[in-house]
Amino acid sequence: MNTTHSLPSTPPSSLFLRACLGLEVERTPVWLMRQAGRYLPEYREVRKLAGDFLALCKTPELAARVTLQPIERFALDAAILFSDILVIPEAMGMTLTFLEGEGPHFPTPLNRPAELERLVLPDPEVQLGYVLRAVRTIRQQLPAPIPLIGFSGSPWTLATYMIEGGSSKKFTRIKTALYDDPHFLDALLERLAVAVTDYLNAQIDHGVAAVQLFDTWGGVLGPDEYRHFSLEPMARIIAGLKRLRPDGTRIPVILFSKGCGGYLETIAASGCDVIGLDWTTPLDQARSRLGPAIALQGNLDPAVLYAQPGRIRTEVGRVLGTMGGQNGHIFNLGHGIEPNVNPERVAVLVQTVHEESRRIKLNVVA
Ligand code: 1CP
Repeated sequence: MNTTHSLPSTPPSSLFLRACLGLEVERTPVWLMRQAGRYLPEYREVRKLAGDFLALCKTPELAARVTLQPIERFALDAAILFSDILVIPEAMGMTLTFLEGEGPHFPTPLNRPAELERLVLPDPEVQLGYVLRAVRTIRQQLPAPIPLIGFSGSPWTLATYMIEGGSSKKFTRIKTALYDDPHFLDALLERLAVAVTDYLNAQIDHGVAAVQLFDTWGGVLGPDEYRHFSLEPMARIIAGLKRLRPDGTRIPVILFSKGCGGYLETIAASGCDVIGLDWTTPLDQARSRLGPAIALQGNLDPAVLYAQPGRIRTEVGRVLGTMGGQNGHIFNLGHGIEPNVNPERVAVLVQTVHEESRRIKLNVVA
């Protein structure tokens, strides 16, 4: 798909992987960010069993079980590893807690260059061995035709949590560092880029079929800062990934920078195969700016899932309509499913993607 790489010698049969590479598909594949999680009662049960969220991530059998739950319920075309982006900073030596109802918390955030010494470069097989065991367990239990997506946070997004100490609205501490002490931030981002490259390569070694970089907070940066502090570390990661297995199988890379519709041309130069879009950039606009050489993923507003089934069908049809049956599209939300969504509405979404995209494809061919 990406022009800098040769075409796969073994074209995949999975619709999801085919769409990532821009190959012909008979309907649009669909998976959903945060498809495993609190909106599913069966997830809440397993989480209770685990005790807390981090324990769930660190128990491969339970992480595998919740990864498979949305696949058992809905006709999704890919599974995503159940874990969290913040396991990397924890593996680097930072204490991480998830406070009930308050999200992630680092009680001792980073604030000085000297503190970088505190961060170890993790050996994924050691400090993150539980994630790799989860990948293997999922791969054994997942129906063979369904690909497993691995993931990591982007260095910039991970750094926001490490420096702010948790979720942030204003990003005061990291932006102060960005303007007053850019060398500190560069050094941190470089360390994270190496850690993420090793981590994703280990996930690939253990059986994931594609990887996604979650750059949830790229959109808080201006264009020059986005390019330097968010995109460049991601491009270095992408350049270091094992993207071709010895048997010729390609491992597509999806890059999702939320709030970055203004930066699509920059993102396309990162070397990724697929760009994830939030709901503020219409897919057809992205397509005409980028051309056909890169696949697109998205981009239904997750809040549509609060609406009645009829409205969900209309909105799904609108998103599919903007692509007009072209190849190189993976249906997804523009961000993760919210915890208070009714799972029956998710079923409506998935079923509509199947029916409507097949119908559009047939009309295009006819
Ligand atoms: O209470 C609970 O059960 C924990 C809620 C929860 C869940 C289900 C958290 C805490 N993380 C997750 C799983 C998770 N996180 C997945 C699983 C796979 C799937 O998609 O099904 C993934 C891919 C993530 C990635 C993640 N974690 C991101 C990037 C994507 C995004 O949503 O923007 C971010 C920013 C995080 C940090 C994080 N972890 C958990 C929460 C509530 C947050 C967000 C905090 C914030 O908004 O700042």
